[in-house]
Amino acid sequence: AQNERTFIAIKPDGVQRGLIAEIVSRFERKGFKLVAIKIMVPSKEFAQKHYHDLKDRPFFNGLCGFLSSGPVIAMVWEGEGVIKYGRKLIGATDPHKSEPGTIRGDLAVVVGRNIIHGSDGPETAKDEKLTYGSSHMNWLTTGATQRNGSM
Ligand code: YYY
Ligand code: MG
Repeated sequence: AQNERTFIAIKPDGVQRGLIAEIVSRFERKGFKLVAIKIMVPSKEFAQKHYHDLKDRPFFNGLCGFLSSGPVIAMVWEGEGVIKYGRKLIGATDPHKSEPGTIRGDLAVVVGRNIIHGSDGPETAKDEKLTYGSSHMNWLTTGATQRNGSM
């Protein structure tokens, strides 16, 4: 569907390295539409909620500490096939394995600092939009400012 939506976040390393415009630009140039964006610093609890599926992995604590270490750019992107194709633009989880031409392939080196998050399916896309949408700040949308996860 043309109004398919996914949740994308630029992680603290991507923000800190000055890669916001580069990353946003790749999604824009592809033809996807930015429908909501905000900047926020996730708390440790928020990060644990975001990555709850990984709670038994050895890197879970470090991962959550990292996500909550600074500002992230939370975004909702829209377009035909955007969930799956967004993952394609992002590239494989481990930047050693991401293809050149992908965001991680071009801009990152190690898995613990892979600069961007993208929902991996319709369920997580919906979940994550709601989780981030309901945190303290409002989304800025291309239409009007909306409250609390109404995107
Ligand atoms: O969806 P994606 O970000 O590509 O990977 P996930 O398997 O969902 O893992 C989330 C996050 O965890 C990943 O972006 C980096 C981190 N991580 C890690 O630090 N070490 C691993 N071996 C696997 C994942
Ligand atoms: Mg994932």
